[in-house]
Amino acid sequence: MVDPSEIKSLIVRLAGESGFVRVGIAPGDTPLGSERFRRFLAMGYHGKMSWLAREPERRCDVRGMLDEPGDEVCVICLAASYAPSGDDAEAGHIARYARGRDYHRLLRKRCRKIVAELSGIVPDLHARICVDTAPILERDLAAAGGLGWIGRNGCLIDAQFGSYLLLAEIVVNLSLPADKPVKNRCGSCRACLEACPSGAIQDDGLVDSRRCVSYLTIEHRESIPESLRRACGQWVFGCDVCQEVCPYNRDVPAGDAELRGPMALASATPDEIIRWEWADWDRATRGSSARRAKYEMFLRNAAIALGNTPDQASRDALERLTRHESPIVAEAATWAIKQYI
Ligand code: B12
Repeated sequence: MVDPSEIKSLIVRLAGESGFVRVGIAPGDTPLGSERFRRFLAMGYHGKMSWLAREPERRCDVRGMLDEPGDEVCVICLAASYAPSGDDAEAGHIARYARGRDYHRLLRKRCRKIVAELSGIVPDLHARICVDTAPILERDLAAAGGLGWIGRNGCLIDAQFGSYLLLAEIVVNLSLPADKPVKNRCGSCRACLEACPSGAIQDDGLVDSRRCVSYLTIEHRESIPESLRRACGQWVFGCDVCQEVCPYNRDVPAGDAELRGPMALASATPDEIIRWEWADWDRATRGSSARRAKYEMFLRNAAIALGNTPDQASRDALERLTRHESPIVAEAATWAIKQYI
């Protein structure tokens, strides 16, 4: 049996070589935010993401994640940075995490490499890789593994790399030396809470998804409530406002080039997007996590963005959209035209 601290040193080296900026170990019996999570669900903050409310106790315990867990389970917590630099720091219409290559695939591939190397020295290794897809609370795990603290905006923040971080975990049947959580360093700063355009960030540290522009533009498949359309501003996919104003995101080192992109999608304007055919959406979002928002949602969101800053040059294209076969798109375009008066 290889010494657990040797295994951990190998993990730290492999994580660094794979482009992760932070790595830590969370014990398998880490109590995950069950009280906070239950409150989130009880308040209805998950909106229409009913999958979040399914088997909530599973999300709070990683021990059932392995097929043959044995007695020992711990979690290798990893963070990769997509912090912008230079031109890609510009505001834009697409949230920064989706301006580069799809992180689900990219980080999973990197985790697979780590697992393959580990299997070489731990022959009976059982591992499960999670990048957004497994029913677990990734931020809570990352905080337990000492990767950073959960900020007032709900995001995991690291003092050096900020919060433009994407998380991945590898649940393994090993008992490795665990890391300690770090101190919360938000202090009395309320910049995110005050800047959030829709008041989605609650005083108790939870985010009400139903108001969150990220949710409205990515997850909400129906018409966006009129009262929240102004708040969507110029965002067509996701929203970065609560991260843009965070002091910990000032002067952070540039993130991973593949995650940062930028792909052509990053510079698409609402005026261009409302003119897209399905094939244009398909081409622009290929290989990007922005594909989670379907074609009609891109049209709906771009129409709302134009309604928020009416531009005569877009008027004809918007008029055409008012006759779109999707009632959600047609309604958003009709609303946008009304804002021109
Ligand atoms: C559903 C989801 C969303 C939803 C709901 C967000 C939400 N706040 O719950 C929507 C669509 C709105 C969304 C938006 C975004 N998301 Co999202 N999302 C998820 C997903 C799939 C599940 C999150 C979840 O379980 N929510 C339920 C709530 C209750 O859990 P939670 O947000 O993790 O909150 C816990 C902690 O905040 C904790 N907590 C709060 N304060 C404190 C204090 C202490 C001391 C402790 C111990 C705990 C604690 O309590 C909560 C319950 O445990 C995760 C991946 C995953 N499986 O975890 C990604 C994830 C959270 N999202 C991510 C990202 C990047 C985003 C966006 C930045 C994207 C964007 N630019 O548009 C925004 C940020 C919005 C925000 N401020 O939260 C990253 C976050 C990385 C990071 N640095 O934190 C994740 C981890 C994906 C990943 N693999 O990297 N997301």
